[in-house]
Amino acid sequence: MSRPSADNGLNGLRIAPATRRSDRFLASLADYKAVTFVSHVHPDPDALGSMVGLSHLVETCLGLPTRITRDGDICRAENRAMVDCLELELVPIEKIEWQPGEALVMVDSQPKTGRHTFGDGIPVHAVIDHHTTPGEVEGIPFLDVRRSLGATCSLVTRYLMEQDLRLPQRVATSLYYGIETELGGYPREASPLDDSALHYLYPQVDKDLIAKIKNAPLPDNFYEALLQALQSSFIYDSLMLSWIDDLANPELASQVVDFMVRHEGIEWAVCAGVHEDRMVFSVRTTAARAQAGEVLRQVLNRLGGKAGGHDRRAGGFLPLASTAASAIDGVQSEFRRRMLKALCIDDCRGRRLMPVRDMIQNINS
Ligand SMILES: [Mn+2]
Repeated sequence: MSRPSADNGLNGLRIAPATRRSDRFLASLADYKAVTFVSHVHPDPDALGSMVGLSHLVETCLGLPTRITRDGDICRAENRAMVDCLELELVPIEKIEWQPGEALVMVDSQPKTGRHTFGDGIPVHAVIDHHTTPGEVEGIPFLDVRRSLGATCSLVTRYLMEQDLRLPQRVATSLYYGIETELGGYPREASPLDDSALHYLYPQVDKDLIAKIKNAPLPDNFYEALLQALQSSFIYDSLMLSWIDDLANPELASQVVDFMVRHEGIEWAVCAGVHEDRMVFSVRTTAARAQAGEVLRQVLNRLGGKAGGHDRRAGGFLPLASTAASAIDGVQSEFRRRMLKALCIDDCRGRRLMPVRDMIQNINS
């Protein structure tokens, strides 16, 4: 797919332009019959937008059929609204029958990070991602992993810009929302390439649809989770730890922690809760030079779990041998001890965010 060399106007010399990544990506797929996109479990807007954008790129430039998949449920209200409003057609990963001549392209994620449910038997053709926590990518024919980028959607937008493609409004809106959600929070985790992608996409975006997605109605279980988190929160110096007994869905932990990290006295927030036979963790930080993904990965790996993420946001899980209250207490105190150590915070007694006396008084009034 390399372009014809350009005439530089000097002595009739023709110098081939450097191969662009989008050219190399498309060339690597040219011999396939179809392309299927996969991402991490409970795909978020960056994962969804990246698959939508790349699917448009492959279908338009190569004329190949594509499929976009969904690994696990999409639970967060805004993410469900994105799928509904933009009419994204997602095939559940367990329903995919892999065909010969089909390329598997993984976005916003890397193999063997514990964030996929499909088997190891299917070879991955390409990985396009921006996570700072690594997976196993050796031997993968096409790799574009840029840790300095705020969003995978920014990288995909760059590919589309390079190929000079006209974007349908739903493609532009998906990519824009994917980038915007990844850059949420302060300080922003953004590079100039993220901002130039936003700038390029903005005129083509359906702004009313974005507003509708951002303000998606929230279910009862969000408020239940928030109440439990508020009632259980302890502050240890710059860290707030909040526990939710039962998470109606695993994404509630990240939804709640986005709010908890806004507390004026802290720089780190962790929200965790039990979902099925796992304890699910979500971390946010506002601290300078923090490496949330790496910190959580190290803490949870030592306890037999998995985690990944970025400098300011991370998520992970621990398998639970038992969900009895005493077993969960044990896991909570072990995690607390290790997390405080990782952040160099004295294992002091924390202070409750909400004094118990006040909570009881509120119920009785
Ligand atoms: Mn991402």
